[in-house]
Formats: sequence, structure tokens, C-alpha cells
Amino acid sequence: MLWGNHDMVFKDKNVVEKWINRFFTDKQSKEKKNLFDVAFNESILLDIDGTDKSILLIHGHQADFMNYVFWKFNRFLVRYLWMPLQKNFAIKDPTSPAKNHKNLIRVEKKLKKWMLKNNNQIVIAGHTHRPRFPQPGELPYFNDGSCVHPKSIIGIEIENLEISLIKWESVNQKIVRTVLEGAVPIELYF
Ligand SMILES: [Mn+2]
Repeated sequence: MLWGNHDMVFKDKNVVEKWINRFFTDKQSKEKKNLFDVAFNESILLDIDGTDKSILLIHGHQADFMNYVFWKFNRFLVRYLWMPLQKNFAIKDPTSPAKNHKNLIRVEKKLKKWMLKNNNQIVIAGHTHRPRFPQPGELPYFNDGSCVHPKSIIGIEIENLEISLIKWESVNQKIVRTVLEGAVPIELYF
């Protein structure tokens, strides 16, 4: 599991342990291990077999100063200022890239600048809520957009070294998988 600005508390191993223990008693330790034997990290680097290339997975708030350095202060503002303001006066959080277009562009720009500097590092991120699926030859910045929607999930899948943007949704009580973009062989982004 990768943490982002909304769950940065999981940076702390003690917090993770405390949360997990809220849901499981000692007797359920096997169940706990099956369900929660996951590592909580800031990023994952997937090495691509037989190449010197890799795919970096991050939440994306690392390119967002207010949401990375001041995440605690921002969390406080979201809870006690922006959420009530949005509810009552339709005033949106100006530091959220999901709700503020200028901030979204700024975050994307910063990420892309970093990717260029780092030998066109392939990146998959979230945070901005804007899906991105580049064509081969473009800068390899992928974004799954806003993962959870009322009736669907949008995500990025990698299978047999091919990448695609997909939607899982419930249609007439059936779960349907739709490919929105791809599948494109990852090597076309090297
Ligand atoms: Mn975020």
C-alpha cells in the first residue's frame, strides 16, 4: 500500500499496527496476516526484466509542496475549514489539485520536470484526479485519475508488460471490465 497526503499517518509503523489491531483480536492473527500482510510505503519501483528501466509508483503529492511538507496543517484545514466551507458556501479547498485547476497543472508540471531530469523515468501516480495515458513517444506520465467513483473503479493495469487504463463497473448487477486506453507494450515508452 502506498500512502498519500490523506493517509500519511501510515508512514509511522506504530500507527499501522495500532489501526490493524483495532480490527483484529489476537485470536484472529492468521486472518490478520492473510488480509493485512502488506507493506506500507511511500513508493514502489518496479524493475522491468531484461532492461535497465523501471516504473515508479507514487501517490503524487510529493510534487505538491503544501500537501507534502504541510500535510498535517493541510489536513487540519480540510477537516475544519475547507470541508465546512464547501458544504455551506461551495468554497473549495484551493490547495487540492482535484478541486483547483491551477494547482493540478502545477503538480503535473513539477512531476514531468522531475521525470525529464531523471532519464524519462516512467511514473504512475494519482493525487490530481485527472486520468492521464500518454501515447508512445510522449513523456511516460500515467495517472489513474480518481480511482473510486459511485458505480465504478478506474485504474491502471499492467499485464504481460502491457499497460492499460481500465474501468470496472457494475452494469445490471454484473461486473464489467472496459479497456479505456491500451493495452500498450511498456517498451514503447522507453
Ligand atoms: Mn492526494
